Amino acid sequence: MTQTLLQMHAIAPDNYVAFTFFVGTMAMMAACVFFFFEMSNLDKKWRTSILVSGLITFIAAVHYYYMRGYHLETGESPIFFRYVDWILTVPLMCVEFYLITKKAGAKIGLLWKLIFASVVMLVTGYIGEAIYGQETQSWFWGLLSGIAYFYIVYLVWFGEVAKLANNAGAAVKQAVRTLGWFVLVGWAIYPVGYIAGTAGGFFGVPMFQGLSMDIVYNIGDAINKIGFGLVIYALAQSDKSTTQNA
Ligand SMILES: *C/C=C(C)/C=C/C=C(C)/C=C/C1=C(C)CCCC1(C)C
Repeated sequence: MTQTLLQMHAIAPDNYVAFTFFVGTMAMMAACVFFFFEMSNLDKKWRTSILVSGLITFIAAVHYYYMRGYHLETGESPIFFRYVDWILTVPLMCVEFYLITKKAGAKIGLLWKLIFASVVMLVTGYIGEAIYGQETQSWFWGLLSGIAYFYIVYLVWFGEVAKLANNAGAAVKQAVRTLGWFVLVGWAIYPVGYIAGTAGGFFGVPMFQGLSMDIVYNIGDAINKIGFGLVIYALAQSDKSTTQNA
């Protein structure tokens, strides 16, 4: 009994998928502790943003812990927990955009647009993976998801978010620019995982075949969830020093 339990939970040295779930859990926990503790060192007006960064990494840490266990016990991809994590954390990242552009006059309608687009992106992605993952038509769901994704990219780079950021002062403008790169490049890691892990490939053409979907997603999450939070942390820091110097 003890023997089987141990075997079930030990990570074999060549199980890279389980290893990245394990490291992901630790990284998310560490980032979460960092954001929560730093909150009190920052200017009041940035505290909610840092709190949200802490919540994003906290939610991810809990899901990574579960996903690690699920993967070790079943040997399968934890599709359901993955998408529960994303459906909670991606809208929170939209809240970050809203919070930092709010000072330049962002309306609540902008937040709903971002959240709606991210829910469409994730629900279609989930259908494509969970229901049609083994069938070629999964490319169609990936395409729908991709359209919603590009709408978010559009809002951040050329639409309302970009316009508001241009009127919000140099620090916010710079931060929104950097977050825009995360959305354009960092988030583009996810469709690569999807193409690698579903039968539909890239519009029906098999691509990225040797890659593990979970490893790609885990790398994407580490970059985007922790990186996003650090950009906001840097913004809050730079803003603090300008007020002190003034
Ligand atoms: C913390 C989690 C984040 C930032 C997750 C982001 C997920 C995406 C940007 C997923 C996008 C997808 C596509 C654009 C097409 C294929 C299906 C998805 C859902 C993997």
